[in-house]
Amino acid sequence: MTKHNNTTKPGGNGESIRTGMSEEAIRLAFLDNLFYVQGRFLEVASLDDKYKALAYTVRDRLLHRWVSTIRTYQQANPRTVCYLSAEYLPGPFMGLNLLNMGIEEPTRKALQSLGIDLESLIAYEQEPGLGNGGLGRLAACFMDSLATLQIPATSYGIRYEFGIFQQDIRNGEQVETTDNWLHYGNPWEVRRPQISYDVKIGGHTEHYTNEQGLHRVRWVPHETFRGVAIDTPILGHDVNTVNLMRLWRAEAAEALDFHAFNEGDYYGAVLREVRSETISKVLYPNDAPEIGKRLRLLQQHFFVTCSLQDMMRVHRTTGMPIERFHEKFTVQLNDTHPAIAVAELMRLLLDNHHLDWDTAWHVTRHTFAYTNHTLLPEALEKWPIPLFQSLLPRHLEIIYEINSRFLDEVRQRYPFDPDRAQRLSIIDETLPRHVRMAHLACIGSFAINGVAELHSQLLKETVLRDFYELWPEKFQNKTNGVTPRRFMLLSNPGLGSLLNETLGHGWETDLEQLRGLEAHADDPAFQERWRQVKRQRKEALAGEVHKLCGIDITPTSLYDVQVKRIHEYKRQHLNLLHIITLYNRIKRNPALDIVPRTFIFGGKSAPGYAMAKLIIRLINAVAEMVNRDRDVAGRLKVVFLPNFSVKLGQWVYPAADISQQISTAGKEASGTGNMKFSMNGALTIGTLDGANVEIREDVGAENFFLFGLDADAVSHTLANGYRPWDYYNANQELKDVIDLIASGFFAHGDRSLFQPLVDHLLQHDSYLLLADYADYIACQDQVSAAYRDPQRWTRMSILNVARIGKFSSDRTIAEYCRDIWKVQPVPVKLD
Ligand code: NBX
Repeated sequence: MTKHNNTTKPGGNGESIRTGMSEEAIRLAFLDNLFYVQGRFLEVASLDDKYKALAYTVRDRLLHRWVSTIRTYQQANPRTVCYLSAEYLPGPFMGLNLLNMGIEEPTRKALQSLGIDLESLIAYEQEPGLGNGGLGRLAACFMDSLATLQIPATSYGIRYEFGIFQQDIRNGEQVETTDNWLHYGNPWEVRRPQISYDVKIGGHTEHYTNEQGLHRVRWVPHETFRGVAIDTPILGHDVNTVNLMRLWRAEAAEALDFHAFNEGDYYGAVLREVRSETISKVLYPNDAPEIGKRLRLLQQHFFVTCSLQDMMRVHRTTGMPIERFHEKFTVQLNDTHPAIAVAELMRLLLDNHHLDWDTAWHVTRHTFAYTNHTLLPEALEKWPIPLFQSLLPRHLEIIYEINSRFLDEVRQRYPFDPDRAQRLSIIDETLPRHVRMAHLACIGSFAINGVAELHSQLLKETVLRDFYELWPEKFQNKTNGVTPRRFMLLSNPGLGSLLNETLGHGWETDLEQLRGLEAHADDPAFQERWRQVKRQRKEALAGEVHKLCGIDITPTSLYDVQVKRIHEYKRQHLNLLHIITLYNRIKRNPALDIVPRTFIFGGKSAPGYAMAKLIIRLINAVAEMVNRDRDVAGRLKVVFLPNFSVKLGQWVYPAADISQQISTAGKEASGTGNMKFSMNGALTIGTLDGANVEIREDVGAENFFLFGLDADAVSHTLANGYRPWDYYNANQELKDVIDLIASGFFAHGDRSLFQPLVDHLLQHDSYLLLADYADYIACQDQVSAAYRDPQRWTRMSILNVARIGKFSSDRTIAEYCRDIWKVQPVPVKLD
């Protein structure tokens, strides 16, 4: 048996084993946690035991920094950012925490001395899939940058018991199974039973006059639940700042309803508890709103009220009067999912703190800022009035009052334009009546922003145009960014080392320093090392693909990758049209000399989105036919990676040669995968959409493969009676591809399977695949030509990384701090 060391005994050089950073301290702490937390010794410990012992070892060191952070914040009483988001996709914590704390190497050695491989523990971790896609991942990148920039910030959300479903592919189809991420426990979180708040729902309101003759409102709820805080420490890079991600878990107001219990209704009492827990049970897996889903509105209200009550608790400890709430806190609304906060803060200020309307409204309008993430009008959230009324009667009253005062203002501003008030109203009066959450968010916020230049511009011209005309000064752009710590340093260590060697340290937190690479772009020796790094990540991905799909892919082929949620507007099926085009070319001319390619797809479809699911089927059907066809062997391979996640992304982004960002122009708000690829030296083939526009501007048009209609041309084409048939008839290759799909070739002769997809393309094609097809194919041919010239390709790849600095989320967060939040860094010293 391993000799065990006492907890209180310091490590070799006098360090505490709870906080020490040396190899020896870490080794002792690991064994201590294995013994006293897991109740195991090394010889019998499972992988799970070892993973947890290490996680607790890291967590001790996080909590040490967290305590120092809290002390610092209590003393300085700084203005604090609160990020409200229904979704977070932080990815696995172990690797990043080790990296940010700078103890990767001593930890690796400490474990090695015990015969344990650090990578196996890192690989074992299951990530919290508490989000759908870009919006949730953006929130996680922002947490990383806020802590790294030493900004006092808390990220509030929901601790879903089941995150995004696990995607299996069976017979080429997406099959959803539940994600039980908490099954083996979560060592990174700390439950805080003392930090909990009441959440009321349903019932009615009572208006009365108090002893002083003042009008007051009482909300008499039908039910009351509780939200309990569960905290996860978020460490910045190379600093001591630890901010919190505080997620709320729903519980019964009392563990058991003792009254009912005494009446003999034991069963009923337990059931009530079960029902309250359903509020935080599961993430809605749709990256579009679930209109009219009662539980979804409940979730939104639940996490918003807990978060605002928590801010008010903290605010009380500062001794500041409630009228100055907005000076202490600035609250960012991540899309409209938390927009109910506007009405909820008003309710708390009016009904609990008894502020008058004007004072409460002043505080509210100076507290919130709203980020919009979509231009698709059908994706704007709205709630049916009867549902709203039945769950949140007091909020609806407050919304009506906000709206009535607002519309008075609008009518005064535009006396001869009665339609404008209707268009701006929070209430959509077309039957059945709805509450428009984006309008509530715009009216209740002091700043409104889009997530890329083009998106912010289109917001002002289309979905929020009336608001822009009313308050142009509220509108801003904040182009998205991603964290280079997770997406470069951690997932591409070979690139990290090469950059450190070439540029020295510093680029990790000041990404513009990558510009220094430009000087090496044509250096043959440097180019060769650059290619080696890429080659090594391609081999690593090949290993994962083999494990996950049983398919062998060739690292010398061009890896052509599209990973993102499956959506018609993202046009994974346009990618397919290209693959089938190449397939047909080879079938027609078996001797054809083409650049061998491996096409890699990954992404989930909303469970109820039939067309997206059909696209997944078609990807897998094409993969099946292509991969077994000897005529194309060695030249074409198609892979669908099941269950795409942050963790899988860390294998994929560094290995890609080409990144597909091919949405219909004007539809993708920003995209963030585009940035992750480019940061790792992939070249982009893309449309002028979202952040692609700015990426191309920065990396240089000559280092970017552009194709397709721009946003203006898309609107014009659709407005002028677009006829996809004309494109089909005019292009023989396109016709062949569509006909082949329609023939049942990819469905064992079944002509009906993909018919809905073919019909939609030929009759409507709302996302203009056929209009963009020819240009896309020509552009892909240029990609192949460029790839044949390794010097040219490598130069382009290096220049992409050299010029990608702007797309660090550090830059994005610095802009939010400067232009919206008005907050300053508060450095933390370790106690
Ligand atoms: O937000 C995404 C956009 O589509 C991307 O263009 C953008 O880069 C990213 C970050 O700004 N939107 C997104 O991921 N939305 C959702 O996941 C979503 C989830 C639930 C819902 C609506 C949208 N009800």
